[in-house]
Order: sequence, then C-alpha cells, then structure tokens
Amino acid sequence: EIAKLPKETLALWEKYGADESDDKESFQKSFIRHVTTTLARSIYNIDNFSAYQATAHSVRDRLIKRWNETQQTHTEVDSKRVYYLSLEFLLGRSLDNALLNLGLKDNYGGGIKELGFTMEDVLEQEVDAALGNGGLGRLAACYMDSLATMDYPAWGYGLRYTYGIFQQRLKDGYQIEFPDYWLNFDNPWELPRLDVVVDVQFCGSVNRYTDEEGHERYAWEGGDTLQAIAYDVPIPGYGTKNCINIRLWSSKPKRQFDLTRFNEGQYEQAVYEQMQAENITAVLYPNDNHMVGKELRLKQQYFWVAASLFDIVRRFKKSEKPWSNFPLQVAIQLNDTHPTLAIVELQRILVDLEGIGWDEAWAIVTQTFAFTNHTILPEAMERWPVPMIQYLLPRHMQIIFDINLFFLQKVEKAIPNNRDLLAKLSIIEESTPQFVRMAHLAIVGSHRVNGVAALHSELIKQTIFKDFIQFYGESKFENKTNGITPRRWLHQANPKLSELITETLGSKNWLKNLDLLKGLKSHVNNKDFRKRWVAAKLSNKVRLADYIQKATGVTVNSNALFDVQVKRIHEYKRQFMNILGVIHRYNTLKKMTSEERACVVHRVVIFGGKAAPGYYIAKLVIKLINSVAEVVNNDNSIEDSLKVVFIPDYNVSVAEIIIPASDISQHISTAGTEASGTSNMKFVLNGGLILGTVDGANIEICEEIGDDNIFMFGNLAHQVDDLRHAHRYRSVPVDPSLQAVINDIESGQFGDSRIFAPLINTLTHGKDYYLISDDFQSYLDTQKLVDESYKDQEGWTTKSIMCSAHMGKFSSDRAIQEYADQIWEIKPVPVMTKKHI
Ligand code: KOT
Repeated sequence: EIAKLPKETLALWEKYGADESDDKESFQKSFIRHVTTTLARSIYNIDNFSAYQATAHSVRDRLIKRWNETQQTHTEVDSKRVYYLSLEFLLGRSLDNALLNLGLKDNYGGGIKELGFTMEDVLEQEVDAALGNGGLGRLAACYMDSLATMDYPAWGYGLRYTYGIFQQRLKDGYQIEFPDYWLNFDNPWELPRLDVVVDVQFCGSVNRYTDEEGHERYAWEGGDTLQAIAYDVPIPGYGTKNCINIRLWSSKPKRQFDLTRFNEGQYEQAVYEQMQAENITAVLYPNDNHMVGKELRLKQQYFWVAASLFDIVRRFKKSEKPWSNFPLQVAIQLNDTHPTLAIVELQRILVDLEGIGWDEAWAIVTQTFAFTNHTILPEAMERWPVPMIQYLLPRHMQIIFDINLFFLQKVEKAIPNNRDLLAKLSIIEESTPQFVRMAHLAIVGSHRVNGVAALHSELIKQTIFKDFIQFYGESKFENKTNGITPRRWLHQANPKLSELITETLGSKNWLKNLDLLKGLKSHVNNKDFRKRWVAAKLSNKVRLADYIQKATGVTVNSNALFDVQVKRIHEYKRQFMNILGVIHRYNTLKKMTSEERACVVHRVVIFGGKAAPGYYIAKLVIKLINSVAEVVNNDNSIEDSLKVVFIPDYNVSVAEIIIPASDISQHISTAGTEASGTSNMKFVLNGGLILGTVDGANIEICEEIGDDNIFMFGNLAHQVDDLRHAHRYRSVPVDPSLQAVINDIESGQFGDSRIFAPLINTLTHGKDYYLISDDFQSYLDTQKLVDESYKDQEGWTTKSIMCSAHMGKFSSDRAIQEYADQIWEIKPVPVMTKKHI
C-alpha cells in the first residue's frame, strides 16, 4: 500500500521522520520542547518532578522509534515468536534502565546538569512499576531484559493493574498497608493502544449444534462481554536496537452507556455494572506463594488469557499459514499455573471457532505450551472449584472434563487397572465440590515442564509431580535455573563496582557475557584493584546508611558488618529464625565486659519485606523484629556493637540501594522450600557473601563460587520429612539455645510477651513445621564463623572478589538462552534499521 502513496508524500515522511539524535544538544532541545508542550510549563515553573517527566518523555520518543522498528522487523521476518504469560511483571523504575540500555546516560546526564538539575535527583522522582509480589514477578522482568538484549522476537503479556503491590508503612512496629495508586501521574512508559481492543466473554451457556458438514459443534453464547484495552510497555535491550513489548491489558465495560437501561430508570444499576467491569484489573493480589480462591482472581486470569490468546492468534492468522504451523510460529511459556486457562482457551478457539478436529487441535496446543513451576508449597497450589468455573466459563469447564477424560484414557491404556494412579493423576480432584488442579492441567497441556533450580527440579519429580513420571517418564520434566539481569543488578544498581570491573577487564563486554567476570580472578592480588573494590563496597554502605537514617531514623556505622535479609516475609523463609538469632547475639553481648565487646565484630542487621495483608503470623514477625530493634538500638550498654533495622516498603528501587551494600545476606529457608531464590544471586554478584541453607539456587551458587566463599548450614532437604515426623509424633525437646531465647521473649524483654504467644506457639504447639529448632544451633555456629571471617578483612575481600568473579552462570541471558534453545526453539532476529516509511 505504501507503494501507492504519491512521491511527494513519501518525500515528506523521509524528510521529517529523520531520527532525533542522541547527543547532548538534541536532548536539551527535546527536554525543553516537552516541558513547554507536553507539560505546558515554563522555565520558571519546573521542579525535579517536571524535569523527570520531560526527560522521560524525551527517552520515550527514542524508545518508540526502536520499538516500531523492532515490530516492523518481526512482522517482515515472521519467524517463531515466544510469548511469556505472566500475571506479574515487577519492573521497578524505567528511566535509568532505559538511559543505560540505550547508551544515553552520559549525554543526558551532562545535558540535564546544564539545565540546572542533577540526574540523581531526577531519577529519584520516578515511582516504581510494582505489578508483582516478589521473585516470580521480578524474574519475568529480568527475562524480558534478556530477551530484548539477545534480540529475541518475544512478547510479554500481563495485566495493567490500577493498584500494584501495596505500600508498606509501620505503625507501632506493625505493618499497615496503603494502596499503590501508581498511575496517579501520567505514565510515560506505556503506550495506550486504544485501537487494540478485545472482547472477553463471561458466564452465559453452551449450545450444541450440528454444522453444515454434519459435525457436532458447541457454541458459547450469551453472558456478559467486557473489553480488554492494550497498553504497551517497551522493553529496550542493552546495546541493541531490539526493543520488545510487554502488552498489559486493562478492563473496560463494553458499552459506555446502556441507553435502554437509562431510559428504563435503571441508571444506577447500569453504572454499577460498568464499574464492575473496571474492577477486574483494579488490583494485584498481594499474596506470594499462596493461593486465595477469590472469584475475582479467576476472572483476572481468564480475562488476561482470553485477550492475550486472541491477540496471538490474530497475529498468526495474518501470515496465512496453515494451523499445523502454529507451534512452528508460536511458543507460549506459562509463568506458573496462573495462565493455565490459556491451554483450554486455545483448544476452544481451534475446535469451536476454527472447526479443527479435537485430536489435531490438541496436538497443536500441547506443542505450543510449556510450563514453569515455581513452588512446591501446598498452600500455593492453584485449585479452582468446578462450580465456579462452570458458572464463569461453562464451555471451558466442558473442555477441561474432555481433556481429562482423554488423558485418563491414555493413562489407562498405558498402565492398565491402576485406579489409584488415575485418581492421583486426574485433573479433577474428586472432593465435594470437585476442584480443578491447575498444575495437572498445565502438565497435561504442555510439552515441557520445568523447575527453577536444580534441587527444585528434582524435588518436583519426587514430590508434587511424582505420579506423572510413571506415565510420561522423566524427559518431559527439566531444569532451568533462574537468572538475573546484570544490567540492572550490577551496572545500574552499583555504578562504582561496574566501572571498576569495566576498567579492570578492559571493556563492557561482560555486560552481555557475564562469564567474562572470571577475568577478575587474575587481579585478586592486585593491591590497587582490591583497594577500589573495598572502596566501592564502603561507598555503597554509606549510601545505604544514609537511606536507613532517612527511612527509619536509626544511625548505623558503615564500618560495621552489614547483615541483610530482604524478601517477602514468610514462615518458610524463616525471618523468625534470624530475629531469634539476633536476640541470642544481643543477650550474649550484654553479658560481655567492655573489653570482650571491643573484640567482637559490630553488626547492623537489616530486614525488609512485605507480609501478605492476611498473613497473621508473618505480620507478627515484623512486629517482633521492630520490638527487638527498639530495645537493642536504645541500649547504650552494648556500645553500638549491634543495631537492628526494619526498612519499610521494600521494593525494586529500595533493593537497588540495599543489595550492593551488603557484606552478608541471609537465604535461610527450610531446605526444600525455596524453589530458587534470585536475590541470593544479586547479592553475590555484587560481592556480598551468603549465609544460607542447602536450598534452591544457594546450592548451585556454592558449586560455582566454591564452599570457601559461602556459609552454608542446616539440615538437608532429604531429612526434612523425618524431622517433621519427629516433631509431630514424638516429643522433641526444643534446642537449648532456642529455649533460652524463647524465655527471654516470654520474660517481657521486648515488651508485652502475650503479643508474641501465637508466634512462639508455632515452635512448640505448632510442631515447628519449618524446623527452626532443628537448624538453630547450626545457624548460631555458622554465624560465629561469619564473625571470625570478617575479622580477617583481607581474606574477606578475597572472598568478595571471588564471589563476583564466579557468577557468570546466573545471568538471565544464560537462562533465556537455555529456554530459547531447548524449549521454545526460537532464533534471534536482529532489528533492521528502517527508513521512516
Ligand atoms: C505463587 C503464587 C502466587 C504468587 C507467587 C508465587 C510464587 C513465587 N511461587 N514461587 N515464587 C517464587 O518464584 C521465584 C522465581 O522462580 C523463586 O526464585 C522463588 O524461590 C519462589 O518462591
């Protein structure tokens, strides 16, 4: 069609569509243009926030160009794409990341200074995009960064929640939650696509009919229809033109105004129903590793899945390839079971709407999908009541029953006369009411299932998915150890260390090939290098100390050992064990003489993390931490040898300050409970040591960095069952050091002890499910080793350098490469620079 345009029109596009350059002057020009036009302000009326907005819009202009070129290239090449379906994308801030990935930071930094601002102040203005709970959502964000950087033709699909994860504040040491209305000011990082609208149906009924060819068909009719509107979030790769897309859906009522209803005097009812439609994407469910069976959550899942699949299928159909080519053009990755209905939806599209036979359709579906499991905690397993699905999605429920029937028939044929096995494998849990087991559906509908770290991928085969191995064998189940993007988690969060590494290695290539960090090893004895390594850590600690002062009012000494545990508050992560250890340390310090105390390593114990609003025990842990902090920090008798802080509202941008400043961080989940962990990787990459259990990715980190450079302790995963059994059926005495700490709390040392009774009970009457008592002595002993090691500052520095140097494996680039080669079978598509037409 372009060819039909008059020459003069083409010439105009050519003339005026020229790239805006990336030099300092061009930035300043576009900055001023955005201040005066986009923001309608003047030179007399710009504050840091306006400066942020103008800078962001200037970057946005450049992002959109790349994004367009990328989409055009992908359309032209039309090679296989991967679609990453995730209910959470925990992106954090975008400006600094975009400046670094696009290579604009220096010119923009210089440009903004001349305009009277500092880049630091400007970056500080941005609110986090916090559309996720923790590890799972942040993993999705790191994976998008790698996909973009490695030139893959990839899309993310998610929901545009009006409210992200709640903001946490503290009141009297308790967590209180505030809504995260992050779209209060305009969001320059999204492109509203008011033209990309998809109808999504709920409820109604199923009608059976016979088509012209005499085939029995089903039609889903009636019910309510909502609309999904697309908001596109460009994700720029580092050092490439590739700029991929995360498409987030927002819900809207289909008709803005129901005139009949209005005339019938049902105005309020009509408006109410409109509001209900907008509710669907209003709020992110704030539970990590926990399922809450709310109908609205199921509606979110289907709304998102239906809109995304419609979009994916529409794109496939444009190329007019036969349906059998679908799995050659499309790979869909399910980020946990949250998008499992996509399997059913695609089968429905193929069978009901496209008229493809069941078996042919099912072959297409199963070759398209792959499923990542992120947890084996029973309370996180998604199961939805059959009646709820039947009501909201009547046709899907039929299809699920059919999928299950055909699956169980195959099992029966392969392994005859094993009713017990059929019941265990069934997608339907035969309780009253019945439930749909989403993980079973995801396994049956996918060609590949993966865990997120080596141990975890073994455990899913031995525990939750054990019975499936009997039928499928092992080959369907594999491991893809998680990774993190070194762009955000070292280059951006730790500019000093990044600069030192680049200088030492002689290039920035390590940012795209993290294995190159090995090159640091030959510098480990270089005095100047070591000095600068230590200086970088210290300056990060000073930066964190300032932040702690501002956020909590507590003054901490940057020369003390910074001991960090920041992650969602959960019993299995055992922040409780950490604070019990702190109490032990405090009371040990109190018993010392001043001379003895002069010899101990001073510590700052730093906590951060959100508890799910309905998770009572987790909230009590926060209260206990703050009660202990209050007593310890105000006790002059221990002479600053110990400080305890709880940093409120832990999120991505706070993590960027905390992680580079840690000397040691704690990853101390009960063995076998933390599928992977990803912050462990971030800490070590930044030269922080780990105190951890033999769990998740800790094990592989240990393999890479060597056991001299990590502090591991505690019981092993294979011992957990027996230990729990012992607590349940034999009375196991509480570890004596632990008992002493419990006594301290119960004596009222940290305020009214009755408050903490339910927490203490989890150790005693609650049978210590997470085995704190079993690991406590080993934990304290290992903490002693940490203190001893830290006294040897030179030895510690060597460990710190060796840690970073061996972290190549944990780049999300490596993880994405494995997914691309082994599961998705996709190839990079370098973006061709286009003319402007
Ligand atoms: C489960 C249900 C709802 C929301 C989140 C989850 C969830 C999160 N399940 N597992 N995770 C974490 O995923 C991370 C990324 O793979 C892992 O590193 C971490 O160990 C999981 O706990």
